[in-house]
Amino acid sequence: MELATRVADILADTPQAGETEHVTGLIAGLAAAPDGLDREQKFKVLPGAIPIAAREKLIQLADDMSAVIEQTIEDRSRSAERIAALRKWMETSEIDGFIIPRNDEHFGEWVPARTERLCWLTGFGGSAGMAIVLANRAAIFIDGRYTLQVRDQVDTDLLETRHITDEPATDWLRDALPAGARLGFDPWLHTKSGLKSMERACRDAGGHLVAVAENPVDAIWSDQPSAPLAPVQPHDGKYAGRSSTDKRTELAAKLTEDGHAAAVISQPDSIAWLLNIRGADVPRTPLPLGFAVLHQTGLVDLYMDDRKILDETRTHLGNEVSILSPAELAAGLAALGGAGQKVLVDDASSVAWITDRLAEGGADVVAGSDPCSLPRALKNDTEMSGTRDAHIRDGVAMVRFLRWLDDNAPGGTVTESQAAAKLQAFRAEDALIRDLSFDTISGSGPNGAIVHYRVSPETDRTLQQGELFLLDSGAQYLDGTTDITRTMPVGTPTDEMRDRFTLVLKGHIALATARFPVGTTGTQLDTLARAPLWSAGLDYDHGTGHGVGSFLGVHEGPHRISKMPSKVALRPGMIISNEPGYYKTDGYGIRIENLILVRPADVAGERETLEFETLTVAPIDRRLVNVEMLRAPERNWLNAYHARVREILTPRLADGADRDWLRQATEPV
Ligand SMILES: [Mn+2]
Repeated sequence: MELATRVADILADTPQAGETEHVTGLIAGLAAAPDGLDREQKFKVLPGAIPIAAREKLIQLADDMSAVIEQTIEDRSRSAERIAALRKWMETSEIDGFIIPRNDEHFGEWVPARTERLCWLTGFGGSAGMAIVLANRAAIFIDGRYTLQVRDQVDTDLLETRHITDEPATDWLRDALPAGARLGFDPWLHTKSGLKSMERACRDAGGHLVAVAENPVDAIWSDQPSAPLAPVQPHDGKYAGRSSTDKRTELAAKLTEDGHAAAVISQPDSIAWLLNIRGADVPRTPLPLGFAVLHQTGLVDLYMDDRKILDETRTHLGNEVSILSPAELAAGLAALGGAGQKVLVDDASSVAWITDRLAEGGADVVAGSDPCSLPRALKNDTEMSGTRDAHIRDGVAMVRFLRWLDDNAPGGTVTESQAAAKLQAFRAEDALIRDLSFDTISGSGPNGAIVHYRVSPETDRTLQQGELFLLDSGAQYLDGTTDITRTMPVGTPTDEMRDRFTLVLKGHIALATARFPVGTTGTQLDTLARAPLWSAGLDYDHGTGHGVGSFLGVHEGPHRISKMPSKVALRPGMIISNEPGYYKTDGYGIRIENLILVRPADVAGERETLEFETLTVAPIDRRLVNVEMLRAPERNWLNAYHARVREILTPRLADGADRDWLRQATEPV
């Protein structure tokens, strides 16, 4: 039965019987939005006057649809049929190939069901990647995290699998694209700079890169989900700490100073920060999907489906923010160019479609960086105290979990997925939690060595004696975002495990206690976390730290601590992770992750100096520490950290057994 018919049936005897079309649209949008931890929040967009019984039925309808959406996207048995349909479309449209990136038009880490085009077409469910389908050949390009996963998920008879940096798409195109061929791309899904190398490769092959007016995957995807319609809510001043007016005034002054008439904001986390609003359109990050234009006057045009904007949010946005339909974006961008004005776009997140509309309108497009990115990273006093509180409550959940783990894991009855669920249950008791901040990495034994491991029914295993258990997890609380990794032994660890763990701990402490002059970047500090491993001939293949938002993205720029060059200096108020690790393939994984906050250091010297405050409050497993390898200051740091953890958390633990467990877990070494 059609959705509209079902909704009409449910609403038939209610005062909302005349609103079938509106409610049908809402149910389709809610079915296509993820579930957070609080179901009441998700369904706030439904008209409040709908009688309870009808409301329950509508929610059930959305839930049933969600399950179907998930199944159809991940239905790998249909890749051949879907790719064949795409080829047929290409033939009719006189296009010889098409590029399918994983990203959507906002370039975020998460995409809603509607834009899971790569997964729907190929079966590949990773968070980054791209496919190119030609008439007779097709390939999927993935990074090192996904070389194993891609073979499980993708039919390699249909798609060649290639490493995205070692065997780039441009090389493949030079070889595979026939002379004279027209390779199509969707201008909503690529940046101008991203297209340049593709254009060159097509030219080298004697072909052309051409923009298509309609995405062919959307054209053949007959049951493509709606755009998500999760409620857009005000982010209360008691958590945001600064009014939107204040933020807009500051940014508007900067635009004026730089001679920019306006800036186009494509990143939903920037829009959320600027307007003090939060949504839930994608999993694990409270983003309201949409676009915005910030004018040098401080006024904002917000292009967002107004069905998801709650009345209270409308009031909160006030009359300096105009809510416009996404369909009006083209006209809005064209109008900006009217007087040949300078318009700032972020070259890393603004799609070609936007740049083209601006240029067509006559604007002088300036490629720069998102003006919200740096101010968003510099947390104000309210955000800093909020995140401290959130970390304390998160620490309480961690201690309750770790004690439960100690009680149960040695018996051989705990699986990776059960451990993740147990920790989630402890966290979910907090009134301010809205979601996890990412899918929990719960890896025992050899699974711990897979850096981006996600437990699934096929890989789930029981924690066993003599193994290590790595748990990387976090939550989205209204007052802050958390991200913590702890590594625990089950039974007795080997000397090698303790040796490696202690090397990782030494690196962690070196970064936690670092002092550095103003102007220092994360790249310069990265070595501190690796040096103890390096001296033992070891290393880890991931960054040391990523920026973290305030009830926003758990991965947030512009700063980071990594081997990759970064020009962004660390500044007071930035939150970043400190997460060195060590991974023994097929053996075990170790990572120790705390979040740290940059602050001024009180040090008598000549240069203005910065240091870190550790935000995370949870014990680091003493059973894995080889005390003989620690220098006195390292040992002092660990003991002082544990004394602080004990002092802060003990009064917040209701159960005496948890307090006893914490006392022994924080004994000095
Ligand atoms: Mn992290």
